[in-house]
Amino acid sequence: MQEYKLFINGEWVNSSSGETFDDINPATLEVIAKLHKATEEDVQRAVDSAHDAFEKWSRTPAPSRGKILFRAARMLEERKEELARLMTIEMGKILKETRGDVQEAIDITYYAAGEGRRLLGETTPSELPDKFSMTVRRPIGVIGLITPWNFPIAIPAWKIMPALISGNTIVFKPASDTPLLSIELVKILAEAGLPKGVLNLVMGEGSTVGSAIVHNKGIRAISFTGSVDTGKWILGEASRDMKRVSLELGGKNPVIVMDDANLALAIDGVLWGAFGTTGQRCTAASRVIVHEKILPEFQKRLIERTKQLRLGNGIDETTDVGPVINNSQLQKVAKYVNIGKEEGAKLVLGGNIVKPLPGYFFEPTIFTDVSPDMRIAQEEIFGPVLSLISAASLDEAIGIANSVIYGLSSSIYTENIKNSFMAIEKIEAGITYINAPPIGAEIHLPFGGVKATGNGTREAGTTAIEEFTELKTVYFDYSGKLQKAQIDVAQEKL
Ligand code: UN1
Repeated sequence: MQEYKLFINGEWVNSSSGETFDDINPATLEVIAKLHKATEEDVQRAVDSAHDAFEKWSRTPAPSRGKILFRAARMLEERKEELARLMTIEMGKILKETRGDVQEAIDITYYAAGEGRRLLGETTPSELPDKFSMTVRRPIGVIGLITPWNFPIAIPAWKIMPALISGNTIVFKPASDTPLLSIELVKILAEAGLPKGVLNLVMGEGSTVGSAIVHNKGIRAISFTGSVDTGKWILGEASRDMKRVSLELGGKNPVIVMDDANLALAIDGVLWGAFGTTGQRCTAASRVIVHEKILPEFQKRLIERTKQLRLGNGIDETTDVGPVINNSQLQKVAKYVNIGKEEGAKLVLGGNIVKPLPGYFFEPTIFTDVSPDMRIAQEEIFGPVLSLISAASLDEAIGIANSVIYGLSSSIYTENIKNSFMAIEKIEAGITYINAPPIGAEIHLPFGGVKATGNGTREAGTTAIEEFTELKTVYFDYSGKLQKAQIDVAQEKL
């Protein structure tokens, strides 16, 4: 059995406890690897090594840092298929999607590499003569990154690449369910020339390793993608040391289907949005709010199409929907189906754990007659469960869309321009798609949400650099005399 160690100060090292944990294929329940479980002491070693590496790395010209990232991007590209297959085995989602996940990592790596020749600040005139003013971007320091299992390489890359190009050093904890892709990513970056200590990898549970990162005084900022509860906890704990915190938390993403929508297009979109990645995206379509006039027709056609989805091992190219990640997710999905039934929603498709298969499979599930305040319409399920909600008008649909604590992604299907712009204006979300499902964000645009989905951070795009840099404002006075802003200017007779 392959055993993987921690990566600290440029070397693969044993965990100080000597303990390991299992990496399981969710489609077959086979143990595919053993991982070293880090301790608080290991996290401290990782932080120390990131500290030691910071001075040199932060003073390396950003275009030179970019060269390493360009090399890494090319290596990721060369190994795309192999990495996608490994991801399907470890995480369960189908090959088409794991290829997309790796592609997203490639894209952000190239994008961040190019940022090495930008990292733009601004200049603006001073109010005083013989004085120059500008902003420059500075790295923050040692950053703690904690990532989820649903995008095993894309989300780590979203965080690691912008953090590196900005000159930070890193202590990184991938999700315990999917560390293998992170291990490969770290290997690639090391091979591409990343100096030792710049990126350190520790593995293990959130409650121990994640907590040690959040509480470590040597870490200046935390970037976390995961659940709202953990995000809130991190924000509270990190505030004691005034760490900067970026949070990308859950979603309960609505798709509004208006009576003037192209129905075939809307059904394609909902199917992909709800059951792609087995519903395990924070951008997944989990509520479809359908205009009452077309609801019966929409519902009938959606159910027919959903029935045709093939459930199975994602490594088989004919599979449409893979397993869920682990047993606790499987039980959580089953629990929500029961809650839905008890609340009086009508289960019209699926609803069961698939028994004869060896893995963690759950049937694509649709509820109708869902009222907006039911728990299945309010809480993030993170599985293949879709709720259909009826609305009599666009205003009502938008009201329902906004009636949850979350605000990540959203979408509207309509052929009417006015409806589209009303949705853009009124839906409370970080992302709104018109005539497309709520999943599939592109890496050069900001990604993030409002309300309980986050704390205002937008990842990727130009905002990725904002997440990982401090702005320094510089005033350069070359007058050779004391000049007083506000005071001297106010006394001047213009
Ligand atoms: C997530 O589910 O945490 O937009 C991120 C998307 C992907 C990223 C999802 N590019 O669906």
